[in-house]
Amino acid sequence: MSIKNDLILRTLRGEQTERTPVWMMRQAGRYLPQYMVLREKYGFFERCQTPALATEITLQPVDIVGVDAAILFSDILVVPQAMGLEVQLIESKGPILPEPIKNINDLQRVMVPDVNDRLHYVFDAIQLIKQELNGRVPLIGFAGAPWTLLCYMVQGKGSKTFDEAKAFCYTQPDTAHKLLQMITDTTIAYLKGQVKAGADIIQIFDSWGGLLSPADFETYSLQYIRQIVAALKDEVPTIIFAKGAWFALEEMAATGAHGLGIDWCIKPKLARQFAGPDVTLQGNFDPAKLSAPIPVIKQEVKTMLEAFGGHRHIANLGHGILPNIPVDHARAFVDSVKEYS
Ligand code: 1CP
Repeated sequence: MSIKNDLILRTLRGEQTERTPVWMMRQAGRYLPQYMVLREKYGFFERCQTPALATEITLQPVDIVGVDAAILFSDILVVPQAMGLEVQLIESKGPILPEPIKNINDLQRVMVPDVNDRLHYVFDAIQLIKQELNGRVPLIGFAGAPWTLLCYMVQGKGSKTFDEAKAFCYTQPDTAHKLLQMITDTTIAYLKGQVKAGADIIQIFDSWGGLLSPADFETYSLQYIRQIVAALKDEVPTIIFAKGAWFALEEMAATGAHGLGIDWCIKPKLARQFAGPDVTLQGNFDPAKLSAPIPVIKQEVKTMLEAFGGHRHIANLGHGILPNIPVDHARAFVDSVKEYS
């Protein structure tokens, strides 16, 4: 089926478009009252595993805020879950993995699963979402980068520093690399399944890539991301979002990814210098700035669009939208991009 609004696809291919496309990371979530209604009624993984619910949540921001792409409602932690680890989502605390990986013996508790068996519900959801979208906008599928998934699989919960995950890598590097390779192999099969089910674009979230030094980012993150991009890039446009890892933009561009996400801590001009001319940049509005009054949001969007120069740019936030953002502020962000560009 052809896609009516294919702005993002054309921008990722490097084509000049009539305006800058826009979507928001974590756009399907807690700032939407319609999401909160479903959150009251169903558990987190129930929402992920029930295709009709995942579809309804995925479509909400397309209908309510008018973004140029849908992103699958799921979570990066469904992969560790499919590999055999228990993952709980405590509604106010975030994810908890009660039995994290601490040493080589613990690797016996994880496997590279048959994704068609363990993650078929995601593929079912994608098929239903594509049907319901009916070609309105492209659908973004996603997975966590191996390093970011290792962070949760070893630390067992969210963290600002992921010090235990780092200590695991620096004291038991061989075990860390075995685990990273298992995650990579699972992720490649998983993302190929998403593409086969109908995902039009794939984004890799390396939310904690910026916690590593440039050398360690290459060792523990990028070499695995590179394998994933190599396995996918001829089938589907791919975007790498490695938060805080601006120092590796040149190397990330060299993977052949079509797009690179950047956060608000780097100037678009500098990011372009590092990344080179042949990749699309995505970002980089400070998500907290959506709390500002609407006229300020409009002005700052204009400044952002000018800084990116109107070519090979997908407007987005520099990280996920925060739960306390009023819906009309999110809509103002999207509308301003559409107006100014
Ligand atoms: O309703 C709730 O209370 C659960 C909150 C929630 C939601 C809405 C979680 C738990 N996950 C999600 C959905 C989700 N997660 C999406 C949906 C599609 C979208 O609209 O974007 C996506 C893409 C993710 C990806 C994800 N999960 C990331 C990468 C992106 C990022 O924000 O950095 C990470 C790090 C996670 C882990 C996770 N899952 C949930 C939470 C609260 C967290 C973060 C925990 C932490 O701070 O460490």
